[in-house]
Amino acid sequence: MAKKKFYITTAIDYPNARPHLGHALEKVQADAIARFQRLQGKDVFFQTGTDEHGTKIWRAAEAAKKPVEEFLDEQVAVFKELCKKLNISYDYFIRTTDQKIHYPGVIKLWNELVKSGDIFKQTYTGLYCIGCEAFKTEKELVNGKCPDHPTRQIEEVEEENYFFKLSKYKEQIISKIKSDEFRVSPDVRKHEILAFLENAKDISFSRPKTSLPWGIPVPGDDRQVMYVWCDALSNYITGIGYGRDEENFEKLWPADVHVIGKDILRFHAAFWPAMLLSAKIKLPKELFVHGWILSKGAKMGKSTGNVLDPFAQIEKYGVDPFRFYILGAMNIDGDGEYSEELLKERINTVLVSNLSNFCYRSMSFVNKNYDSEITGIDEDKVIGEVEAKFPEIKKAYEEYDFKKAIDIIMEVSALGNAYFQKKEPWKNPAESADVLGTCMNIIKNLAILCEPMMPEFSEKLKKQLKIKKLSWDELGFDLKKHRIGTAEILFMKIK
Ligand code: ME8
Repeated sequence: MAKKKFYITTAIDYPNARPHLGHALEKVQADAIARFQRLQGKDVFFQTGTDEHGTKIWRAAEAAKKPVEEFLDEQVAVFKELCKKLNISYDYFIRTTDQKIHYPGVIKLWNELVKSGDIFKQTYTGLYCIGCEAFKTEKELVNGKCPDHPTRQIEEVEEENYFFKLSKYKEQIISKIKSDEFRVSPDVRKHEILAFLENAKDISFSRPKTSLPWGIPVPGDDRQVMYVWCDALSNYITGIGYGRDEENFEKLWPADVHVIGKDILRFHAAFWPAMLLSAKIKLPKELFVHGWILSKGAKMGKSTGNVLDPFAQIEKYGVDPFRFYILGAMNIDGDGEYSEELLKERINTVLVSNLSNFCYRSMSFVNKNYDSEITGIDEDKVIGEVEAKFPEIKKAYEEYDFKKAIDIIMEVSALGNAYFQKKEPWKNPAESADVLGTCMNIIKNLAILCEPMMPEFSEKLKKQLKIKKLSWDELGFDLKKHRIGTAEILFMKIK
């Protein structure tokens, strides 16, 4: 039987500055989902990329005194490097300046909206935040500044723009979100967007070339450039072939989930579905909206200045401890504080004292006492206790509650530790071989359960256990006569 497809995307990042921890968080969350779905046997297509047009990029290139293309190539290389360092298993990295891959679909989409009678021209006076690349109302400002970009000046703009009839679609979108046909999760975001949609107005969809010199020209009017959000949102369909490889597009669309941060909810849960409805394209199945990584209570971001460098953090603590911490730091419906103090404590108490300790002490026991071979298992009640956790962990992954998934997985490891302790195999190794057989099976299960979040750890564990690629279906206690490899310590204590 053909595998079921699963198409997942992240937001595409603005490469005007170096990537920050917020970018890292989103990539790691999406990667954990992609890996979890692969473990379920799905045929996953995972897309990420960069959003390369707009005033912010143009001005950053000017400030760097570089031609914009050269500036972007250098910046994008850093974003790709971050993905590599983070072990992100993406299948395609889209760049919105890619004229072969991205432009044909954007132009096709624009023309579809025109055909539906949803694009019109109007003079517009408004307040523009370059940080958001969006128009703002007076009400949205705090002391005349955008609350998300308090260091940037709001610009007053008067210009003739093309508009898109968002208001025409708001009832349809509200009904699809309410019924979960287009699921917005977690619930707090669903309620937020429903409230916004009640009063949704038509939106600016282009800007004159004189105010936005860096963008995709409007088809048939090259004095106008597409507003960045129109050009950016379409990446989700152009990357998989819309406008150039319709067969692949049909195969992968609709997206199973778009992973985004809460500041761009409106674009994804109002503008994007309206554009798709106008173009008679199916809506994505789900939008998963994460909160912000905070540093000392404030949003970490390029415009706010309180940026911790993800490269330095990965270098210092290792990729899996970093992934483990950042995934566990976020509340599903709120924000998460990034603190190196907390990170160290979590690594030492959870990864080192619980997980790594259990794996190392039991595998090295097998190496020493049974010439690395197990022959059977001890049918202790721990088996049932561990197995009872599997559906709970699956549910947490399916709900993108990584914090919960981590906590339950660590309970599995704690059960293993307590079992080893209770059985005291060191007192009588000759009689305890099956106890260690049970421990090796718990470790095998941990290798599967941890894979979406800590792929490198999982790989090492499989190598030490001498077992091949595993899928979620192979959870259980079936490892009987088996020779393992040499145990090595997996996580070191951090001072
Ligand atoms: O918004 N914590 O790009 P971007 C968590 N190009 N997530 C954060 C964050 C933080 N402190 N700061 C940013 C854009 N993010 C657009 C997207 S998609 C068609 C276009 C998240 O580089 C943010 O919410 O500002 C978004 O999902 C992603 O990082 C890229 O942000």
